[in-house]
Amino acid sequence: MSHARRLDPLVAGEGLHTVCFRSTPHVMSVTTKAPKSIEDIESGVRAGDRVALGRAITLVESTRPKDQAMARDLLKRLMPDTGKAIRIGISGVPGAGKSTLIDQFGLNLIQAGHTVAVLAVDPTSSRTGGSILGDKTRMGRLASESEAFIRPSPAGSNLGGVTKTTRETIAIVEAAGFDVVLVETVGVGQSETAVSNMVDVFVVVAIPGAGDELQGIKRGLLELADIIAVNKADSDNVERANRAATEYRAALHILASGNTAWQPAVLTMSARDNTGLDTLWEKIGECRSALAEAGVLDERRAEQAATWMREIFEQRLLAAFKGGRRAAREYQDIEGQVREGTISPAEGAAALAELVGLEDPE
Ligand SMILES: Nc1nc2c(ncn2[C@@H]2O[C@H](COP(=O)(O)OP(=O)(O)OP(=O)(O)O)[C@@H](O)[C@H]2O)c(=O)[nH]1
Ligand SMILES: [Mg+2]
Repeated sequence: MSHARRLDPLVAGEGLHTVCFRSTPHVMSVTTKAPKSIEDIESGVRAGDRVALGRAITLVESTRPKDQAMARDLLKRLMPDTGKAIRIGISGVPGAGKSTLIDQFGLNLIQAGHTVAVLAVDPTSSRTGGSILGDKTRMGRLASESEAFIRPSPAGSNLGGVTKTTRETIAIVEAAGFDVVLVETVGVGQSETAVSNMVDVFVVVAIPGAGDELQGIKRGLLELADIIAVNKADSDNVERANRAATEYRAALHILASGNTAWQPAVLTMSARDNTGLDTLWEKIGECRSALAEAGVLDERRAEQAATWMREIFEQRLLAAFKGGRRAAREYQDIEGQVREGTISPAEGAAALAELVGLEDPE
């Protein structure tokens, strides 16, 4: 496709991009034996071996303490090789065309010499019975590419668990050499905030509405957006999409984000027809360059690392409580009293804090 050809690797003329956008030809290798030792998994991941990659991600998804310790060890080893990809969040209301976009965008990127990992944050997957990437048919073409790696959202966990796992999976696919990481999430609930906290550039996929152009997009989502891509600008929808884009520009102007390094961009596209996707890639590159030059990218990543640590600590604190046998009994006991109304939730929390020797906040 001619559109794909035009989608060249970003050439922003700065060192960062030379490093970030180099394709890695080793990403496709496959071995037949599942690696067992942490050393094998590490070297397998570095070599881009699919089986090792799967094993590594299974480790970070596991809730078994032994696996978690192994996952920590693995991440420590891989850490020097992480952080090199461009991390892009893709959000938007259900049905906006996120999966269709990722499928086409991913193919374009691969044609331009990139390797693409696609992850999902979908804490509702356990309830609806299917992850947003579970329906692989909408990413069927990308799924069959050897330079692509698609990982559905881990099922059955809360948002905190999914967030931690996704962050760690990003680190692993980066160490495996993927240079573009796309994280899809539905723009409802809290998951979009979680995803914006783990990516460099946050793209909101919008659709032209009937009359009220800003329908179906929350103000909160708008505030997170670095780029708003109005999708389905095709057939008899083009005019409406242009109007929606104008409305979004006006809305963003009013919101006037506190970010001085980058003013959110609005564009129209058709994921179905593969139009406007090269502009999207250009804007993503411009945004990232602008943030990098202003030092905001480093700030974002530093902030994200700090948030990451805090979340892991909070989860471990809770897990330690529920995991230890005596503590678990006490926890259940206190929880029971709260359920019965014998003590208040605040009293219960205070009793738990005392159990782990936490001092009262001043
Ligand atoms: N006309 C038109 N239809 C599109 C376009 N992109 C996606 N669609 C259609 O919109 C519907 C939803 O597309 P998906 O890609 O599954 O949307 P999604 O945002 O991933 O949806 P969820 O994962 O359910 O939140 C499908 O029927 C697509 O064929 C587009 O550019 N133009
Ligand atoms: Mg989808």
